[in-house]
Amino acid sequence: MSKLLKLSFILLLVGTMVKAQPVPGADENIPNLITFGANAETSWGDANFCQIIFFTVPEGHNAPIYIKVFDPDCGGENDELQGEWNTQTSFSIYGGQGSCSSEDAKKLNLDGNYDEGTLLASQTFGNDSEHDMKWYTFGPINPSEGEYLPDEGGHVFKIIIEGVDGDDGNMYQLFMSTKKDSEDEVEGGYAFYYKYTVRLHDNPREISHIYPYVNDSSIVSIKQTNFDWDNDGRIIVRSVATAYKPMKISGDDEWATSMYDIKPDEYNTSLDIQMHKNRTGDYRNNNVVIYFENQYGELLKSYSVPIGGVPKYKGNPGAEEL
Ligand SMILES: [Ca+2]
Ligand SMILES: [Ca+2]
Ligand SMILES: [Ca+2]
Ligand SMILES: [Ca+2]
Repeated sequence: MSKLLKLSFILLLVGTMVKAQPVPGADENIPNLITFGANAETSWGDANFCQIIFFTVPEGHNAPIYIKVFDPDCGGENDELQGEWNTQTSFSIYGGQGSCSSEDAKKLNLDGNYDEGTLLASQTFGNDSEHDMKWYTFGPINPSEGEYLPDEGGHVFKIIIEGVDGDDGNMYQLFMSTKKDSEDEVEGGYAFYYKYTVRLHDNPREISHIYPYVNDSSIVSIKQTNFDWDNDGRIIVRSVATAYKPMKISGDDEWATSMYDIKPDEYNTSLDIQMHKNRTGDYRNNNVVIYFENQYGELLKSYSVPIGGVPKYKGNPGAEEL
């Protein structure tokens, strides 16, 4: 990125990311992240039983932060039972050199040194009723323990969630907070990820969203990949330049990919990837995986709050298929 672009990117982040730290984010309208135990069937919707989420603390914020997990246990409410509860899930926080800039951490999970960096804290949860439907708090963490990445505008932390044992689905949410005992956002902080494994809504009228950011004018096309969509509804692209473009969805326990050509107006904007439920079907407990790559095979970052706000289509809706 040029210096000017970098600066405008950081200003956009600071200007728009006031409510940026719940994951999933409010604009995403996704009920929960989900990670299954390592012995689960992939047909239940998790391809590799690992999730990686990044949090950035903006430069200038020097007070300690806390990383919070809602419902870290796998049992009781808010989790997916298979047989008996027997799942162990680890939540690990990494900082320091290489933790977030490592190429392996930006690839599909569990290859190579995806856990590079300094392990700052880790906790494993099972069927623990004391953590059911409650927040667990990591910290205090000094922002300087994150990896300093000027392109991100501050220090970045990596959270790795792994289903180490068992076969149930652990659903949870994450939050970066300034306070131990409440959820109070770090002003200008934000969360991003390269791949998302999530639980969709049961309500067929809900629409969920993911906001990959087109950061580079050399990107001519993106490839979306999704797993175990169970043919539930539609995935469409909406953006400043596109009113409606459907993407291919997968069936049970299978992968699907499709391409989308990037238009010049979409550089330095977020895409709105909309996930519409099947309006007439009854698709419950649908867990899915989704990610996006540019034409070089590099994963695109998606932000839990879209950079620049939710993109609004600027053309005449009649001019494109709607
Ligand atoms: Ca089980
Ligand atoms: Ca629970
Ligand atoms: Ca849980
Ligand atoms: Ca599924």
